[in-house]
Amino acid sequence: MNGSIALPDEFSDSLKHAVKVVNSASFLRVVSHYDADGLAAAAVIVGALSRAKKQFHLTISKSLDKEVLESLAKEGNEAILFLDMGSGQIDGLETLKAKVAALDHHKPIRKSKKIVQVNPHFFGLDGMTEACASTVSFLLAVMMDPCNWELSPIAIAGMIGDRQHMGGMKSVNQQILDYAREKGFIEVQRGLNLKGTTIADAIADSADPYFVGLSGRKDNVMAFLESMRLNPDHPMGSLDDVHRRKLTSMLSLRLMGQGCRPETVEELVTDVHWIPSMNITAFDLADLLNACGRMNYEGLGIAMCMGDKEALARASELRREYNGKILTRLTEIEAGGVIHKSHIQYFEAPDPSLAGAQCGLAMQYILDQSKPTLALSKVKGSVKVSSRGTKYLVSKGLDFSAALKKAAEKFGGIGGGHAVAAGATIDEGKEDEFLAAVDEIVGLQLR
Ligand SMILES: [Mn+2]
Repeated sequence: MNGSIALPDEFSDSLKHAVKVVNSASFLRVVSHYDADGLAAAAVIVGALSRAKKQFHLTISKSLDKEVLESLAKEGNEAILFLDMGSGQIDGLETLKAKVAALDHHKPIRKSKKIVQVNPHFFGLDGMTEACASTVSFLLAVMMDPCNWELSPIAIAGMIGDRQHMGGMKSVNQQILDYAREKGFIEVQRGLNLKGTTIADAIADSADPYFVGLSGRKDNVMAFLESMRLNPDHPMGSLDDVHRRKLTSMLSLRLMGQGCRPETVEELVTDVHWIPSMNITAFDLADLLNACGRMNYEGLGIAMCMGDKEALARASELRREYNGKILTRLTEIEAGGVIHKSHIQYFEAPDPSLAGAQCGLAMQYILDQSKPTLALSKVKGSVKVSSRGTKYLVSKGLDFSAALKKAAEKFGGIGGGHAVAAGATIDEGKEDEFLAAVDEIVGLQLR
């Protein structure tokens, strides 16, 4: 592959099989996930298919459930690509008549003779930290045509969207980043991990990182900056070294003071991946994609990745709106809106589309670091459960995927995902028993 990426043989072989699936049809059905990684993966594949002059029909989905599979079966497609999903629904995929490739990084259930599964887990790689759906989709794209290296910034945004850059890019992701830099598709420099035009806005609008007492509270931010003799209206992009260091150390102290894990504090100053072709950072692009997905404007996210300037401006507005919604609930959680059990903590998230994000941010920045966090949303007679731990808790034995699966199945629901973040759906009314079961399982895991 341009001699630039070294992959385990089996990995390359499965990519070759996926290329065959693509080449077997002139029309491709593509289904991807609605988060930043899924949207970036979809944008990469759309770019590659367009270059290859293939027709396609893309659907972005929140989950790959029975309904989605049934409607796909009815379409009578020749070839289908699943991105950022599929490995957990291998039985369902096998019922489809089409040639199917699943480019996924979620824990696979089993291998399949019928389905091409390109999943890092099969090749000795960690799908949580070393390769995501954007990574795998990008590898397919450059195997189809090395010109697709120009799509590398989108793939890198996807990696960042799935937080695979935490503690530095690793493995295949690192190789992609290195070569993208060499080719000038990405420039890397150190900087503050904040978005926004002025210092005051960057802090007040920041949900990630969430600054307790400052995020969502512009007045407090003004007072905080004035106490440090920093001009609140100073443009973020042109902070000189002295001021950047001053601001960095004050904000780091705050994060430490609110009990964040050291790796979270370290993330405040980070490698900033600049995308010259889009005049934006990869972190920013990931964040915009995330907002597009959560606000049900997936097409806008894809258009933005394809270089549409208007889409980029519209996505920025969406993000402001989305961040406002996230911050409102987070400030409430900060003010005590969380319930503790022995080993877990949980809160209600009225808007299910924001629950996962709020759960992750609350876990990382606001709540008790020793207790994995769940967020519950009521949707039409059922309860959607989101959950987030930390890498530290996972290293101590937390496996939310197993815990939610076991607890949900006990009460007729379904659950699964990653060790650090998983989801479940249960019937309304079963919450208390479900939470008690999760509390018990997590307690045993962390013992
Ligand atoms: Mn993903």
